[in-house]
Amino acid sequence: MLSRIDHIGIACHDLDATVEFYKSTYGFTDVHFEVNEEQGVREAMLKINTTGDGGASYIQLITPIRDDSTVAKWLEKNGEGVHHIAFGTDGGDVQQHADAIGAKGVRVLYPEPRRGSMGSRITFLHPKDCHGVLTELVQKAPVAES
Ligand code: CMX
Ligand code: CO
Repeated sequence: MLSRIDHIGIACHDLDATVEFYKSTYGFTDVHFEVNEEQGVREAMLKINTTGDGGASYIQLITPIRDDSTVAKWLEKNGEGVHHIAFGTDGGDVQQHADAIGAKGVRVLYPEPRRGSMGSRITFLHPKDCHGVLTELVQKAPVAES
């Protein structure tokens, strides 16, 4: 089942400055940085809390690494802010969730899960089918990196 808020994705212009804001303002800890070439972003994960399903909830800060990345287009149009939310599976297969949700008439953006943060498998649901919210589904790596 979908059992946690895995992360909230926030698009920003200056990743390091935004990480610093979250650390110094709230006392959160940055646990992971990576570049996801396929998604066209550099990202930082700040861990907020662990969850009862053995996972955790994060703030995911993302900034585009290419002008043609989907996040660059979004930032241009909207400015900085909340870009997507992500629900995590309790270990269950993300594609099974995507198939079940797709069968309800929600457009799933990828035919197969792609690589997400920290070795996770991810897919996305179209925001126009989710009341305006770009929604990500996450199956974390079997052994989480943090
Ligand atoms: N939240 C809510 N609505 C959004 C949105 C978002 N993040 N992004 C786009 N939309 C809306 C737009 O406002 C637009 O609505 P209107 O037609 O009413 O103006 C509509 O969706 C189409 O938007 P667009 O600007 O033309 O963008 P595209 O259709 O080219 O792309 C989407 C939209 C969702 C298909 C694309 O952003 C996508 O494939 N997203 C999934 C991948 C992703 O976001 N990766 C970055 C994060 C990586 C990670 O989390 O690890
Ligand atoms: Co995300």
